[in-house]
Amino acid sequence: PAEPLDPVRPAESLHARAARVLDTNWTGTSTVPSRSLYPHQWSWDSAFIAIGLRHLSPLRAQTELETLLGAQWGDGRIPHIVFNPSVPLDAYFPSPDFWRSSTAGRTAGAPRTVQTSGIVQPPVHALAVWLVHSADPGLSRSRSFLSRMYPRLAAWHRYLLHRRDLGGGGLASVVHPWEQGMDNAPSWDAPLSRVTPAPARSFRRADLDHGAAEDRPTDLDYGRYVRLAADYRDGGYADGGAADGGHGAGGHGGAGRPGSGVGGRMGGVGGGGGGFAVEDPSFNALLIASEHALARIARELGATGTARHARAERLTAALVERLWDPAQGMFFCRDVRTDEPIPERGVSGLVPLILPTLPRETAATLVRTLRGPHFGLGDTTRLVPSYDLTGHAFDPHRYWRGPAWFNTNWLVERGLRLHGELSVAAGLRGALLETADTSGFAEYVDPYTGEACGALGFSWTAALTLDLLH
Ligand code: 9YW
Repeated sequence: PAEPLDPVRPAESLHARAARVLDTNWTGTSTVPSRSLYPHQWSWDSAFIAIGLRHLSPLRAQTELETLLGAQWGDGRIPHIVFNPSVPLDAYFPSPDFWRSSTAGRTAGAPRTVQTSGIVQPPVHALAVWLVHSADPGLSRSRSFLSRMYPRLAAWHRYLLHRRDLGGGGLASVVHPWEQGMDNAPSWDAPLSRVTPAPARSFRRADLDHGAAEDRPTDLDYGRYVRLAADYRDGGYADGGAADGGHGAGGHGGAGRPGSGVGGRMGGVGGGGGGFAVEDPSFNALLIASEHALARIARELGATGTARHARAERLTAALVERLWDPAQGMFFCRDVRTDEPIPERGVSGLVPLILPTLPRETAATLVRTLRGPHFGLGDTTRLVPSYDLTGHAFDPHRYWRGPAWFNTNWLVERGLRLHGELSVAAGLRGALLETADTSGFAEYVDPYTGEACGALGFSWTAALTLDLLH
């Protein structure tokens, strides 16, 4: 009702409705992904949200990222959730009393004044900071936005590239499916099967108060998510990467996790047991894209940025070397525990299309895979599904096991344009705008019908709609 009328657009245009979603979800310092389902601040959501918000209010977009980066830990990690203290504890699970960041995360440098989770999410932040700066460089300079963000982003990348290099091949590993952002993707099934689930009665799923059970991860998935997160917490959120003494050996800078770690259930390669450590193509591609963005930021601040661009190129080579499967024409996750690829076709394996220095043949092959029977783009689907249409685990409604999501589609659209696939990109852009509109800015949609699933009025859907409109 308080919506001011925009004279150049008809009332309730797509633009106006997207803006209204973001206004409704704005708390004053950040934006919740969804008022009902996700009432706190989420890390990669905020990056995507800021990318859209910059077209409405560059100041709000800067504030969104400043709030998130203000909750960074001393070891450089950016937590996947920053909790809003005014939201009741039982509104979302796992809540602050589960993560206990300010006590369990003390050695890893968790902030004292704000409660956060202890895991991370994909590093889209430097890319977002750069795009937000570019929307209004004058405002950005007057607020020293880049010079305040740069050291935090540099520490974040350092954390991922050192403490999280659990496979020893230069790429970052995720130690929990929530870290990669595609919670119940079939790629996690094999590595998760080694994790003993926490008993169902030991926690209460608040998500089922708001979402249909058949659209959400299962109870068994949740039991395993809880076990992995609790073990990581009980180990003081220490990692097994080089900076923690290398390969699960504990050692300096860690949280004093002795020897091979608590029950060896989490991260480090040398930790033994059934822990979860995976190199994921999308997570690493976003890190590389962000490293290129960080090079541009460094340049804007007076440095050359050359070393960062060179590092991004080396990382691109490592990504191709470790995760590219030429026979299948896409990237696969790598299970660091078994040192084997995980042969599930997920949208994560297409996201590296956003990389500017991907070999030309690799990019062309990815586009063919995107348009082929497994993803069907422009043929059986108009949006990229999250998982192989022909796969054994495909389910058009269950979260990351088939539905199309707006953030991954936005990334693919960008990648298509970057590699000169303009007409495929234009078709995808048109389908995204139409589906955002007809689905009420849904969290995700049935990839065949566009039918809304999950929450409506979802922030990154609205934000990326705004970005595509500009
Ligand atoms: C959860 C907030 C988050 C996203 C993730 C998505 C979901 C949280 O929601 O995870 O409780 O399951 O999978 O990517 O950041 O939108």
